[in-house]
Amino acid sequence: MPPSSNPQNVPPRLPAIGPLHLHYQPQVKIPNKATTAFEALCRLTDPIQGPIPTEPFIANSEQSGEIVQLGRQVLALLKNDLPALLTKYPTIRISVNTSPTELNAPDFAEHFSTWLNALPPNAAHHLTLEITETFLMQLSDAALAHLQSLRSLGIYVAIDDFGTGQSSLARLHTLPFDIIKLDKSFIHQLDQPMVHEIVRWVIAFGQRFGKTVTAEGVETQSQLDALRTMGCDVAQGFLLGKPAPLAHWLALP
Ligand code: G
Ligand code: MN
Repeated sequence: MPPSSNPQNVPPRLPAIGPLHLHYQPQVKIPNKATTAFEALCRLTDPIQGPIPTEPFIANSEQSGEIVQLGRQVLALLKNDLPALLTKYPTIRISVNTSPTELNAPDFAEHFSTWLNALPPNAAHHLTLEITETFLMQLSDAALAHLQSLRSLGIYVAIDDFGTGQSSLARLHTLPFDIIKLDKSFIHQLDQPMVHEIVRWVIAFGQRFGKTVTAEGVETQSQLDALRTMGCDVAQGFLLGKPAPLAHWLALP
């Protein structure tokens, strides 16, 4: 996108790698609460103003195209953290949010393979790319083929914020994915009978087709209990663990 002539619309510049850091939020298997994955979430800190809210910053970076650089900084940080994480949690996956602009960048495949090749052996089996539903539905054939090739290496694809985008049921069964991340808005309204039934349907659908269903935004014990009763596989949310720096997860007994 060309830079805006309106200074009010100028997105914030991407900070140098210093203030950008990663937090990790656990995803646990619902039956035994074992940690099965961590979602890597980028966090930004301004040296003077302190923490910068992530969501508007990412939306702005997506608009300006700087999201590509941001995504690469996230991968660079993850490369440093991965060996320690896998030593402490040898069976986990780390999931990374991937933006449409990033996946469409002409050199994405090349950059990603160079990054992957510099990781410990078998790293592909410890990675998940999270892609929002709307984007996954609109993937170009080239991006789709690329995702397929990453899956053939062992990388999982998760549909992020499932249920809030533009899913076409006709298209869903043709797409390459392993995990459905049910959006937190459903989990927060589980006490409503119709929402409850939608969640039950998504879980049954996932199980029928061998997909893992992860519930996002689990905040209360009663939400977790309801999800367990419905046979949901994995939960993520403040009840199970808030996003925290690597050192926090490495220090746990
Ligand atoms: O779009 P995506 O699902 O990747 O968003 C993850 C964001 O959701 C993170 O910024 C994280 O802080 C936030 N989040 C994680 N767990 C919870 C939760 O239990 N409740 C709410 N409201 N937000 C959460
Ligand atoms: Mn996500």
